[in-house]
Amino acid sequence: MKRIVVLTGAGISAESGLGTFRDKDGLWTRVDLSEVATPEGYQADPDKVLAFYNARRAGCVEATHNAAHEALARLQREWPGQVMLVTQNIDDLHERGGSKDVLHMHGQILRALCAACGYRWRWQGDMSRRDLCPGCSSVGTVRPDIVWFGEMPYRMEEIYTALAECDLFVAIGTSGAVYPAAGFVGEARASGAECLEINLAASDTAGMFHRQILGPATETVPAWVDEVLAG
Ligand code: BJW
Repeated sequence: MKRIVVLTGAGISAESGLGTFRDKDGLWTRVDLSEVATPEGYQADPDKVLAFYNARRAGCVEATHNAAHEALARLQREWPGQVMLVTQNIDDLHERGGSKDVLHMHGQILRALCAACGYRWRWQGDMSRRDLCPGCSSVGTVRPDIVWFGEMPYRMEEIYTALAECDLFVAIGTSGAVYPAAGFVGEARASGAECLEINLAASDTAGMFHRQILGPATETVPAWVDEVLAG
């Protein structure tokens, strides 16, 4: 087995203290996603959206990566074939856990995007409507570099190519509720890949996987990586 595609979701960062979206007490049970995670919500009330992500950014900076992030970094270093690590997470805990090439399909909280010219750059600290775009000098157009509902996730061609060519697809800590990521297991399976789900509980797309490992990511992911590297 040579080529592995790993997709991660909020569950891998849950034990780092970053909340999930759809679990009991998840973010979307407390906040109306149409107000904070859509371009329309941002247009209607940019200050509210920027404040929401300023708080999320601060939470992310305070969080620490966990054993599951570290285990995937080890897999990337030690597996003799290819490992593509795709995350839906906007935090940087994979990088802090030691991963080098992380494909952030839903963007990154530590980056900014100019809504006027599309320029993207690294961002730390709070964001406000007084901030200036270094690309086009517009003021009031800076937003978090995050893919909201109705927007196209990043690097989709690259991901679909990898899914068509992989031997093993692994989804970790994601509910399978949000497309296009929820459709990746179908793509990989149709191309003949073995499909494994690692989750606290069976996801919405559980029936599409050949195998499941259930339990907290900090235990299940390191154990699975040990198993894969042992051959
Ligand atoms: C543990 C654990 C532990 C807990 N250990 N596990 C109708 C049908 C089909 C599609 C659509 C439709 N209507 C609209 C759409 C498209 C839409 C969509 O999918 N909507 C659904 C709600 C139906 N998708 C989009 O709009 C996407 N773009 C798109 O499709 O572009 C094409 C297009 C463009 C233009 C026009 C037309 C088409 C964009 C999606 C963007 C998602 N953005 C968010 C917010 C990002 C910023 C932010 O963080 O605020 O991304 S939403 C949110 O959900 C976030 C996540 O990345 C994403 C996925 O969530 P995730 O990671 O799965 O988390 P949870 O909470 O759902 O699950 C956690 C899991 O962890 C659970 O399973 C737990 O069991 C587990 N867990 N603790 C292991 N310790």
